Amino acid sequence: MRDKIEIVQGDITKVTVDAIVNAANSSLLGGGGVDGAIHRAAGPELLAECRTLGGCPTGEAKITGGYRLPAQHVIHTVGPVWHGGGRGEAEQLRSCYRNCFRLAHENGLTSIAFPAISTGVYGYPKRPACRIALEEAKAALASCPELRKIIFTAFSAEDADIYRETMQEVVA
Ligand code: AR6
Repeated sequence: MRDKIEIVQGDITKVTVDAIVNAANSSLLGGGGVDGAIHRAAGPELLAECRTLGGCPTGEAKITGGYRLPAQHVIHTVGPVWHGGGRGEAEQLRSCYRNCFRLAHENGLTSIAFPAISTGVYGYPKRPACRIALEEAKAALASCPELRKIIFTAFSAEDADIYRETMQEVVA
């Protein structure tokens, strides 16, 4: 199982996989952070397709083409804004990962790359967010044999260390 999970430090827009995940907002019409980077790299056709989707509630996900990205698809998900942990943030974040894996499965995708959803502007603490990401990756690999590769992109060396440490604890 461990050989199917990879931690990569760097820019998710450069990763060649069937789908990269975007940490979007509920408008799906772009923003800062990884969302801005993905829209810049994919080109205006991505925004045009996103306009047809009618937004996306927190915890859910929608799929589009990847346009000028090396990835064939973008799965847009909306993470929770961190309010201290008492407003269902953990379940919402878990739901983001589950819905991304569900869409990957429904679309016959075998490789997927994630950013650390909600851990930037939305303020979710990195370690617990990382644990949820890895727990859901483990569950997806157990139930989807066609899933070949799950990549977690860490934007900083510090974030990559958090993924590696958490991986020791979560994934056998
Ligand atoms: N590649 C990989 N990871 C990145 C990149 C990149 N190019 N750029 C940033 N990160 P954030 P959120 C990391 O703020 O917290 C947007 O405006 C970053 O270091 O992008 O879910 C949306 O439109 C952090 O670890 O997303 C929403 O309004 C992680 O990606 C809001 O921000 C997520 O940070 C969503 O906030």
